Amino acid sequence: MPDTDLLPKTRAKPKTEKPRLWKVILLNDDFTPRDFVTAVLMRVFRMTEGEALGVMMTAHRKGACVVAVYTKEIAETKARLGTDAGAARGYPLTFTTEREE
Ligand code: NFA
Repeated sequence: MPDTDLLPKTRAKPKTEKPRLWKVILLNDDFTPRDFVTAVLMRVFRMTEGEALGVMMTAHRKGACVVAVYTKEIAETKARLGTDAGAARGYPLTFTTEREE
């Protein structure tokens, strides 16, 4: 039975890397009103009011809360939009980004 062994004996290394994801993290502060934080989460991160309230209260109680994960540029853009929205009203509201493992 010649030449029946046509399958490769080794598995090709995948050519694509998994895209790295970046977390957007909401930091608590003592000054930004709760309803303002909730409104920013709804507008910038497209959350429902219930989702936004949950994230806001988790940051309020624990000091910080992961809002969502995105590719690097989208995470950085949304973090900046949220932080700038607070700054425009004189609030210290801060969103940071952190690379996922
Ligand atoms: N800690 C703020 C307050 O009591 C609310 C807040 C929550 C601010 C989450 C920033 C992030 N007004």
